[in-house]
Amino acid sequence: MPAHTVLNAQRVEDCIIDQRWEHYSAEDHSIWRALFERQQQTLKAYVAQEYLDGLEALEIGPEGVPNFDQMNARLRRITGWEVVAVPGLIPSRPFFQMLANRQFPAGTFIRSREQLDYLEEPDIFHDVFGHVPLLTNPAYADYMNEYGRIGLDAMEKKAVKFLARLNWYTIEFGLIRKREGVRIYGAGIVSSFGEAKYVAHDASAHQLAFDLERVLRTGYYIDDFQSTYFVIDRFEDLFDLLKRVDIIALFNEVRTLPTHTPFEILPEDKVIQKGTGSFWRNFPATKTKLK
Ligand code: HBI
Ligand code: FE
Repeated sequence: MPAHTVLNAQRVEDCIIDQRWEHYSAEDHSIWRALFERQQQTLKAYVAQEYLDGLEALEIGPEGVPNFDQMNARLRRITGWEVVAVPGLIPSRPFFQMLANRQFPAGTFIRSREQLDYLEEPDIFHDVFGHVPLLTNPAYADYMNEYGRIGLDAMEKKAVKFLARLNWYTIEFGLIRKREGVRIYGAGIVSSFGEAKYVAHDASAHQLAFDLERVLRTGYYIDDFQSTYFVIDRFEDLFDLLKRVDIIALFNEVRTLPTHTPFEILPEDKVIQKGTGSFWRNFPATKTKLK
């Protein structure tokens, strides 16, 4: 079990802690700086402009670990969201409830220098550098809020597995198509040194036009770069889609259908980029469990 998980808290108020910004050490701030400056090099030409606008609007910069109180004073004014400090991964119920309340739970710890390239659970760099800037975009902020509401409903219907796939292929690893080309917006790519370069420069992965049912039926592996990314055209599409479909009915329909691996391309897929597969073709058959 990851070191920072709050095991049994079922209420939002039991998950919230103080950020205690004044307790970050010089080394913590220096690790933030190293992560920020390294990532910015890769991202500047490949990340969605809305993300860069968010960084700027919230004044999230290389100086050091952001202070949630200062960041929230800006964020609340822009979309009514606020970042709330939690020890790390929290149970799904309070997690979804917080998103439904326009509260984003962010871990307060920062990874060690040895973990610069990858760590198992979300630290403050993944949560704040990865997720928070796009919460300044009204359409994306509405989507995250609706995602939280649906999550609470999905828990009642034992359908969190499908919602986790939607989370994975949009909030964590989503791409968006712009006039100048496909751009990154998923926090898992934005905050990952390796995966941002892989998406920007490696032709291994498939890029498919986002389709809700296809995403709900597509499993994923948590411990490697993606072999398929789904591409939206507008952030508004995500929110509009959730409002337009009866997603619980869709969960029930998808439940009866076979799960696709992320390696395949289906006849009905709208292919934006057919991946070469060179990165993932030799994945061992005994990879970790398909989610
Ligand atoms: N807790 N802090 C935190 N951050 C997450 O992204 C998160 C979580 N708990 C549950 C969870 N994500 C997933 O179970 C849902 O996205 C499905
Ligand atoms: Fe995340």
